[in-house]
Amino acid sequence: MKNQELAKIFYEIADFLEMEGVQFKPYAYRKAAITLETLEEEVEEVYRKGGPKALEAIPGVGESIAEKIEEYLKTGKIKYYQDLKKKTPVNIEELVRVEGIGPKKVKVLHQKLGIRNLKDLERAVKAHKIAPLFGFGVITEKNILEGIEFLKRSRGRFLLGEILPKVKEVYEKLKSLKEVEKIDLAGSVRRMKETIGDVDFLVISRNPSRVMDFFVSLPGVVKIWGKGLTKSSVRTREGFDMDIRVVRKKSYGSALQYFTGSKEHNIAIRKIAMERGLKLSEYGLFRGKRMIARKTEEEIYKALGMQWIPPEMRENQGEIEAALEGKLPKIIGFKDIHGDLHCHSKWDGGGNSIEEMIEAAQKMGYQYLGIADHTKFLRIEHGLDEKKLALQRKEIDKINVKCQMSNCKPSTRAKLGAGLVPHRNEVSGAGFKVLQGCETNILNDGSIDIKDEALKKLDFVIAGIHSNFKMEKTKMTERIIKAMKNQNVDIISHPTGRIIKRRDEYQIDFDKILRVAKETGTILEINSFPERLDLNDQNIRRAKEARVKMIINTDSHHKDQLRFIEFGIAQARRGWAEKEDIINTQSLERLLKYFK
Ligand code: DGT
Ligand code: CA
Ligand code: CA
Repeated sequence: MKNQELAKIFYEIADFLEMEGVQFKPYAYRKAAITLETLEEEVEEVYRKGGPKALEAIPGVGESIAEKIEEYLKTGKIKYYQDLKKKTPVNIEELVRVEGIGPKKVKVLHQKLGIRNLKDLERAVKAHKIAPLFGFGVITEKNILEGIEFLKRSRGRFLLGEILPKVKEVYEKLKSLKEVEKIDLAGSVRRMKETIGDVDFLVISRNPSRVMDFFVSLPGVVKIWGKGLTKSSVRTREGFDMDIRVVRKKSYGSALQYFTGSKEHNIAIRKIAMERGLKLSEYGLFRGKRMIARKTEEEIYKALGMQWIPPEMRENQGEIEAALEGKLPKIIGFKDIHGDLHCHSKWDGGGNSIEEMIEAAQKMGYQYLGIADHTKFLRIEHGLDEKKLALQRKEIDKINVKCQMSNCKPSTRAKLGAGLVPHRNEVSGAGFKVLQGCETNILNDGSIDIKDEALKKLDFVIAGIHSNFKMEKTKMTERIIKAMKNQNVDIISHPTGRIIKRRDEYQIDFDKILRVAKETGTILEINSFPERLDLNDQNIRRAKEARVKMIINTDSHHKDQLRFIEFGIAQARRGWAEKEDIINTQSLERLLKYFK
C-alpha cells in the first residue's frame, strides 16, 4: 500500500508548502496525491517495470515528484518532507482536518501560541486564546471548537471508501487459499455503511489453523489481537482492525445473518422469532431442540415468514415490517447505472483529459458521460467562464464525432459492492455520447455564476454550494430554492454539503427543498465521493417518498475515481432507492427528457 502512504505524504507536503505561502507547488502535490490515492496499479510495480520514466508517465507526476517517489521506494523516506517537518514541527495532517483550519492558520497558531497538535488546539480554544489572534475572532473560535467536537465524535471509524480497496485485496487473497471453501464479508462492510468500525470476514474451512496462520501473517498486519481456531483479530497498517471467523458449513447462513448485523436489525429479528416460539442465534433457527433453518440466509428469513432483506437495508428502519408484508422495494442494483454526469476534466484542473475520462467510462460499461467542470467563481479550481465553456463545447462536439466511429479496448472488469458483483460488460465506442454540463456555483443570493445564455447552450447544468456554508437556515434554504427555480439548472450537487468526519450538513429545510425540487423538476444528486455520500440514506428515502428524482454521480476529479460509483449505488440502496428513482439508470434518450 505504498500508494496510500505516498499520497498521505504528498498531501502533507502540499499543506506545508501552502503554509509557507508557496505558489502553485501545493496544487501539484495535491494532484499527485489524488492520483496515487486512486491509482489502480501499485506504484512499486510501475517503478519495477519502467523505472523513473514510468513514474513520470503517471498523470500529475512530474520529474521532481517522480524523484521523490523513487527516493521513498528505495529508502522509505523523503528528505524534502523530513526537512519541512523539521522546520515547522506541527502535526499538520491532524490540524487541517478541523473544519475551518487551513495551513495558513496552522502557521499562525504555531507561531503565536505554540500549537502543535489537536490537543494543544483544543486547550487553546477552551481557554479562549484563539479569538484575539489577528484574522480569527469569536466566530472562528466557536467554529473551531465545533470542528474539534465533530472530529472526536467520528474518531475510530474509517470511511468505507478509504478501506474497501484494501479489504477487497484481503478478500481475494483469502478466497484464493485452497483451504477456504467459502468466504463472505459480513458486518458493516457488507451493509456498505458509510463508515466502518472494523471489518468482519466469515469463512468455511476444513483447515482453520492454516487459514488463521495465513490471516495473521498477511502483509500489512501490524498487530495480532487474538488468534484461535474459530476467531482471529488483527490490526492493519492503515489503522483499522479485521476479524475473521471460521464457522461450520451447516450453519453458515445463520452465522452470516448474525454477523452481518446490524445489531438493531438482529435484535428485532430475534424478537420476531421469539414471538413465534422460535429461537434464533448464530447457530441456527430452532423450535425447542429441533433445527428449522441455518444453511442459508434465505432459508432463515423464509422460515420467519419474510422476504430476504438486502444487507444495505438491515438497520431496523422499517425493512423488517416491509419484508413481513412482502413489500420490500426492489432496490437499485450495482449494474443499473448507464453513465455518470458529474465528472471534472483537465479543463478545470482535474487529473485527466476528456478523452481519458471517456475511455475510463467505456471500461465501466457506460453509454454516456457528462463533463461538469467547475465554473468561474471557484478560482482555485480553475473554474471555467462563458468563453471557456464555448471552447469546450467545440472540443466535446469533435470528440462525439470521433466516438461514433471508434471502438474501445477491452480491459479487466471491476467488481462492485461488498457482494463483489462483476461489472456489466463494457460498451464499444460506437454510440457512446459525451454530454457537456458544468458545475456552477450557487452564490449567496441564490444566483448562478454563469450567464443564462451560456447555460442554455449546455446539455445539462449542475449547481452546487461551494462557499458560505454557515448561512442561517431560512436564508440557505431560499438560496438553494432560487437556484432550483433557475430554468437552466437541472441538478443540485451534494445537496446538504456534509463532509463525513469533518463537517455537518448545512442548515436547510429539506422538506421545502423537496417540494420545490418536485415542482421545478430539479434532480437531486447522490454524490458517491466517499467522504460526501450526500444525500445520506435518510434523505434519499425522503426524496423517494416525495417522488423527487435523483442521480448517482461520482464527482470524479480523476478517471480512477469513476469507480466510486459503487459507494453512491450502495448509499442509494441504503436509502431504499429503486431504479426508477435514479435517472442515470435510464438510456441516454430517456435521460435527456429529465432535463429542463
Ligand atoms: P462496525 O464494525 O462498528 O462498523 O459495525 P458492525 O455492524 O460491523 O459491528 P461489529 O463488527 O461489532 O459486529 C458485527 C456484527 O455482529 C454486527 O453487525 C451484529 C453482530 N453482533 C455483534 N455484537 C452483537 C450483539 O451484542 N448483539 C447482536 N444481536 N448482534 C451482535
Ligand atoms: Ca464490523
Ligand atoms: Ca467486528
